[in-house]
Amino acid sequence: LPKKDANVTMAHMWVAFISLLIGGLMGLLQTFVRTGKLTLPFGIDYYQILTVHGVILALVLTTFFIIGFQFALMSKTVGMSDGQRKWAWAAFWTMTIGTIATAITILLGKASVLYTFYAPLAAHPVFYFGLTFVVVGSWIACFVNFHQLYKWKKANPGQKSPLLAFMVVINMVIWFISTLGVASTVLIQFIPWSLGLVDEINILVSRTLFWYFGHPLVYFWLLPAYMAWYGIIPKIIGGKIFSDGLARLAFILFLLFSIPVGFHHQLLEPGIDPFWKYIQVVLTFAVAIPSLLTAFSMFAVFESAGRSKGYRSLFGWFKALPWKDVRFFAPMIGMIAFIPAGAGGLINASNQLNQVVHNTIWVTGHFHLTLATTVILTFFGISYWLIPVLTGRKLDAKINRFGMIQTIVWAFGMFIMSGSMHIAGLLGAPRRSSFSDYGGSEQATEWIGYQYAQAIGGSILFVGILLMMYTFFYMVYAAPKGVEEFPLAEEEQHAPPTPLILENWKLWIGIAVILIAFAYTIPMVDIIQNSPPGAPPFQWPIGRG
Ligand code: HAS
Repeated sequence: LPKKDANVTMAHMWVAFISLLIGGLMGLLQTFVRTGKLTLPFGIDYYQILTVHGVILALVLTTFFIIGFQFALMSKTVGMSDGQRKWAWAAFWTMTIGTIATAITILLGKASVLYTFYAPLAAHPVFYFGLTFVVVGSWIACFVNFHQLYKWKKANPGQKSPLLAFMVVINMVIWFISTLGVASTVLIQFIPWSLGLVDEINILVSRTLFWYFGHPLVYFWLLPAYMAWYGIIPKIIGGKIFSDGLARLAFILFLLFSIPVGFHHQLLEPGIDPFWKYIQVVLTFAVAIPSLLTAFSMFAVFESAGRSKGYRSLFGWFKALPWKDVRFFAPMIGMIAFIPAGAGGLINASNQLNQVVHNTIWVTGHFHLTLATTVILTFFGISYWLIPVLTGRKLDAKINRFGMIQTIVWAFGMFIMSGSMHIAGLLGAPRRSSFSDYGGSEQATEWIGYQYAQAIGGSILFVGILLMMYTFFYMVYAAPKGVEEFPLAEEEQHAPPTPLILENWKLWIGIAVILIAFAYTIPMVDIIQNSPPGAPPFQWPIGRG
């Protein structure tokens, strides 16, 4: 990777890893508070550290890692011009300024509103301005990526674009369309409200706009992991991409189905017509299909790589996998975790079952398996080769050993923590609450053992974070100098040609917009028209007379 491009990605990695340390520490504290054995010192509030934890890990770490990684993929596959690099830096600094502003308000205790910042919880206006900067910065990154692919297409007319560049652009299109929702609620509702220009806010509108963004957000996290699974892992295991066309189809299905599904986070909210909830639940089941295609594809890659090495028996290919190579091992544990994690997602999405699990700590267990295991272990797996590539060092035996231990520690800690969250959730334990025995309630006493298990799991995970941080610093400053491979996989030679229709951007973005309009227009009009008296949807820019 050219040095100047490497620096862009590396800046993003710094923010991501510092976030990991701070956010992880907050997570550890939370699990202790929930046991009832720890009271936070200096009057620090539980919701303050919960907000730091959620914002800094779910929003800051992910966004910086993803945008940095995607810049590296684009630079490697389609190149980055000087002008594009300047804009990439502009994106980075805009996001960083926004992050700092937001972080300050949370640390001062002026924005303990959790990462979903649901109204009527109110934060200091700077919190919302900070978020706006982060989103605007990420939009600059979107347009840099779009321009990179556009320039490449112009220079290579009629050719299919490199797979990873195609995937990055899909992810950024999803991001751009979905952030329009969160930007609207922040700009039209939260900022005027927090500045005191209006004195009321329509909560259902704000939550609906939030989840219009909030669900595609989880695929914005997942798709970079899939990029590594489809486009990098085959190379690491000595195989080939099973089907370029299938990989692109999966990503297109994400573009189509990841947005019009936000209601599955609002199944228990009154004020939304059940018919439209039903439609969005059907679409939610549709968005599981590209993940099932991915599972199929990965098994096919593993099997064909094993068979090409001469393993003949039914499951012989399993032995052919490079189990001792951390670049494979960490993402592979992530993939295995995604089997129960995805099943949990389908449980959440089923209307009747959602009544049981919604707002319980089961949901927290769900996203610690999906995001904090599947996605994060894949990100760690990427870091072990990407950071040496960026810093001009080698992935040596020490990094590999530490990485393997880190992965095992992480998987073990998460198994305990997330497992007990799932069980406690089924026993009714609420999410997002500090310790309470609910007036000595018998049911609450059932949860206590699981809260301890969460603290044990959380402590093991924190050891995992310290190991990762040590390895990060080692990769940046101490690993032997040299040229590390950027593992880009190639396609199977006899693979059928990729249909060109898969690159018809107008068609796919057009269908995505139609689906969004179908799933949201009528319910949104309905929500606004039937708003309770005194809560008109948008009083902006004029306050109530
Ligand atoms: Fe989710 C809540 C439904 C996936 C994250 N989700 C959340 C929240 C987060 C989150 C953060 O319908 C909480 C939000 C909040 O704060 O309130 N989720 C789903 C569904 C899926 C899903 C249907 N979620 C994710 C992913 C996330 C994520 C991915 C982050 C990255 N989720 C929900 C619902 C709620 C929810 C409801 C609201 C709950 C409530 O009431 O509040 C699907 O995308 C899952 C599909 C996945 C699969 C698995 C495919 C398996 C693969 C692995 C193959 C393995 C191999 C290895 C090849 C069908 C691809 C094999 C090797 C061997 C050795 C065996």
